[in-house]
Amino acid sequence: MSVTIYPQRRQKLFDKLPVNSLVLIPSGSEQVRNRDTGYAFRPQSDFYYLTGFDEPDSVLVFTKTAEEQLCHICLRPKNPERETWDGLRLGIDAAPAGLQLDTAHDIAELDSLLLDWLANKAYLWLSFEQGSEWTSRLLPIIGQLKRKVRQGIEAPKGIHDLDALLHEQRLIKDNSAQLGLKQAAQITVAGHLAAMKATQAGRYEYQVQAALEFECRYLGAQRQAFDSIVASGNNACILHYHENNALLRHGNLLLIDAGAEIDGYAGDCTHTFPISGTFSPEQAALYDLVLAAQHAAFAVVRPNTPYNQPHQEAVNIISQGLLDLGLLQGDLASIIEQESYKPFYMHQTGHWLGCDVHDVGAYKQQGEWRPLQAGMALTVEPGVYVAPDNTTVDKKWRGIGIRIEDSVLVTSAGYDCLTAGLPRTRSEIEKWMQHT
Ligand SMILES: [Mn+2]
Repeated sequence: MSVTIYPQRRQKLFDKLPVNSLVLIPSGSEQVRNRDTGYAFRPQSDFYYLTGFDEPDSVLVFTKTAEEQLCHICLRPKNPERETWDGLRLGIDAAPAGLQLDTAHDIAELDSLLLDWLANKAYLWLSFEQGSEWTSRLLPIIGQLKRKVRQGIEAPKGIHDLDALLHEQRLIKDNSAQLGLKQAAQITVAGHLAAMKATQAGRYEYQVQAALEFECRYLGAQRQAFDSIVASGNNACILHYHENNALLRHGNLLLIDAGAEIDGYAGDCTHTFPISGTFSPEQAALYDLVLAAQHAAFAVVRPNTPYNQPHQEAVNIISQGLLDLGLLQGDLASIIEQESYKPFYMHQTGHWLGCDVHDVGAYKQQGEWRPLQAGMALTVEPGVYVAPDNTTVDKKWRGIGIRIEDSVLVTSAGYDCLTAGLPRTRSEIEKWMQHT
């Protein structure tokens, strides 16, 4: 990621702030796993998006007045002993140049600095998603300021949701974000191909997971963007299955939903294929249906399409298909109106994608699904799941779960499929499985 992008992103946020604002954006802290061992630390996406800095216990502060706008960081000071144990720290002296920020301070001084910085600021901005910890810390500081009114100091009059400003900015991907998403998607596809190669009856789901995650890390991903779902047979009907401990069996499908994360951007892709290399007639019928639904959804991805339209297209195709195959009865219009497809298709056809796999940004505006626009990134992921205990359908259909998911970037001409490169038609998949 080019280092010049972070000052540009911060400037863009500054431009949207009213005069006399203070913005507080924490990186988050390490969480204890047990005793002196922590969970792997990943900075909060808002913080990383604006700094590219990945040390815990850092807080980014914007101050904007009529006269000046400044960007400050509070971070951990250098500490040779701790650094011997836990790794190098950037430190206070190197931070302004290293991160292209105006001032840097010891994180231990944050509260007293905030007392200074918040004086005469009318607007205090922070993320309401992570608000309660910070409001309980900030309200006493605001209380101290209020006691200084006779010295002519004004305290903030309101706390405002930063998400409304910053998450709209994150929703439209700048060039660096687009590159990050492309890189994450390419690594993700390579991981899926490695997983296909590693698949054979008699192995366990976790062994396929290991092959996928090995490939992603080998290619530079810092971590997975979310827990990999490697679900064979009936397990594919559990949408967020993550035990990944079942034996792979001949005749079953394997559904893998996984994505790599690199430099703060997430990949997200789902692939479903037969463990032994060939689809049964029922698996084939449902696979073709889901793929047709994905194509119908893709066909409307372009600027000005309402966000929900790809989903509606997928629902139409899936409902008609389930009707044709005899899994649903009645007429199409009432199936859609009464949502009787939902036992087979219970999730949406996608979500925003970015720093977070389920990325930020509003889906509706003034009660209406917002129109897609160039620079937005989303997934297109229809599926069909026939629960193993669904006695309303013939036994031969039960326990089949299929999802096909790609990550796409909306462009002025339509869309770019970022996760292209997997065999997707049945014949492509069967041919591919024979060659490996
Ligand atoms: Mn997804």
